[in-house]
Amino acid sequence: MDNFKSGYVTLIGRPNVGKSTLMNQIIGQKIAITSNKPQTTRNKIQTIYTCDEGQIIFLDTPGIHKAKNKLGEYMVDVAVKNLRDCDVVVWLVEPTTYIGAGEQEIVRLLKEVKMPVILVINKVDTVKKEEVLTFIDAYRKVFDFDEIVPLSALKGENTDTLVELIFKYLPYGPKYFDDDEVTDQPMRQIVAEVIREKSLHALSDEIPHGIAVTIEKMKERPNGKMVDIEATIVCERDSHKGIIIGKGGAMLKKIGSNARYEIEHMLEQKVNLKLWVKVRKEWRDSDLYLKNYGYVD
Ligand code: GDP
Ligand code: K
Ligand code: MG
Repeated sequence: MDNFKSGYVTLIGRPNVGKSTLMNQIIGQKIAITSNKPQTTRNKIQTIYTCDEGQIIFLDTPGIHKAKNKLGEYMVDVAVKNLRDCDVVVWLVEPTTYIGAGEQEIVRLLKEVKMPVILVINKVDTVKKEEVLTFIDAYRKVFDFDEIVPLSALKGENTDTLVELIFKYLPYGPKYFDDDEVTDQPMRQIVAEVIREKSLHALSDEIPHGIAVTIEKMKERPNGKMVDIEATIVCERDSHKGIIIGKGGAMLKKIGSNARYEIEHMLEQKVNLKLWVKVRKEWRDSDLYLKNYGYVD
């Protein structure tokens, strides 16, 4: 493991530019949610690619663009924060010479970061080969990229070149995640985030930030018609547990049905969701717990 490299790569780019598609292509299976509706990816998703050379932890961000509402602001914040915390930035753009206000905004942010920036011109399967050079030229004029890679995330053309270039810039480091954590961890994390979000929403200010969510089980039934999910809401005090469960279980029921509705939407599948509540007094102080619960800070 002497030459093993590892680190975080932030993927940025407008909604619909192909970030999720690219991650799925690199990982070789469908885990990120892709759709032709913008803003499918609400929360930060970690996708982990592991090979002999090293481990790349991708942070798929919802896209930096002008925020239209609170959720939008939150998404921009996440993207900007990721930008500061990673080893390499990968910026995906559409195959065009048109560099609009949104792109200029990203350029402005990139000028403030110190890590290497790789520009990916995606969807080159939709344009003529000779046009690609004009896109490269246009982007070269606005920023001094460390690398520029034209590719097709959908067709998997040239994505291996991108992986090689990312490794070129990653530091030597440990294997942060096991090989088998790759497949369902991100989806579990999203599901956990949804449940956490619905809990915080339902509980309003009664339990400020003192909860975490773990997914105990997430399994599709053999007939493919239903996903069984078992999750635990972890809180710090017995009194909190009572509030989360509510009178006759009403609060937990509300959280569960709101979460289930959204998860079914995301997975495009029926979901059978079972929720438990546990008290873990020490969870916020324990590094291990924080890691488990998906907190990077
Ligand atoms: P995201 O919002 O940036 O995560 O974008 P998605 O990955 O969800 O992709 C948005 C749409 O663009 C989907 O319909 C994808 O199939 C399509 N798409 C992504 N990459 C490519 C590509 O390389 N070529 C083509 N033709 N379409 C792509
Ligand atoms: K999308
Ligand atoms: Mg996406």
